[in-house]
Amino acid sequence: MEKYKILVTGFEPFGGYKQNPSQIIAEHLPEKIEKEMPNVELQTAILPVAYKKAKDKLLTLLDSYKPDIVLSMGLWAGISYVTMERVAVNIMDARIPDNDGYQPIDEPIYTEGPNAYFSTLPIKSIVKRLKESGIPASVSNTAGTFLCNYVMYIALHSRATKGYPRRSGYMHVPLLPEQTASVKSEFGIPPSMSLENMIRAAIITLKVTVEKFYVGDEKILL
Ligand code: PCA
Repeated sequence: MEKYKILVTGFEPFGGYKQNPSQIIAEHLPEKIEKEMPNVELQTAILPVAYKKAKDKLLTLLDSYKPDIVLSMGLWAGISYVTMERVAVNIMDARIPDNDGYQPIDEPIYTEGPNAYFSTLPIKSIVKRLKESGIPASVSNTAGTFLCNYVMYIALHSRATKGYPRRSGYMHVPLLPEQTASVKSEFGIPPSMSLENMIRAAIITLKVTVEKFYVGDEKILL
C-alpha cells in the first residue's frame, strides 16, 4: 500500500506563554495517527519561534522527507475556535521580537516570491467536517504577519519552486483551558479549547486532506 507522507509541525512557546498548544498537539499525534490512519507515514516537528531557525529547520525537513502533505499549527491566543487559514502573504511584520530577539518590519519572506499563496488544503471541506464533529471551526483570511504566516508561506513556496509538498496549509488553535483558568482581565477569562478537541481537529484535518488528495486540481479549494 502506498502511504501518504505527512509532516505536521507545531511551535515552541513564545510571547510569555509557558506552553504552546500546537506543540502538545503535535507530540500526541504519532500514537493516534498510527491507530487511526494506517495509510499514513507521519513525521512531526516542533519549530522554534525564530525566523532564521524555523526556516532552516522547515526547509531541511521538506528537502529530506519530501512530504505529500504538510499541516502546520500555531497558537492564536484569543480565538475560541480552530481556524483553517486561506492565505499566506509574502511579508514579515513582527508585532513582537521572535524568541531570538529578531523583529523584521515590512520585509519580504522571499524577494522573488509572489505577494501571496492560497492554502492547498481543502479548507472548506475540513471546516465543514470539523463543525459536523462538534468542533468550533472557521476559515480565516489572515494568518497574521508573524511566524505562522511565515512557515505557511515557506511550505507553499517550496511547492511552487520544487514541487513538494503537494498540499499544505495552516491551522491556528486557541489557548488551553489551563492557560486561561487564572487569567482575568476587564474582558473576562480568555477563550480556550480542550486539548482533546484540538487533537481531534488535527486528525480530522489530515483525514479530509487525504480523502481529497486526488480530487480535482490541487490549487482549487475543495
Ligand atoms: N503562533 C504565532 C507564532 C508561533 C505560534 O504558535 C503566530 O500566530 O504567528
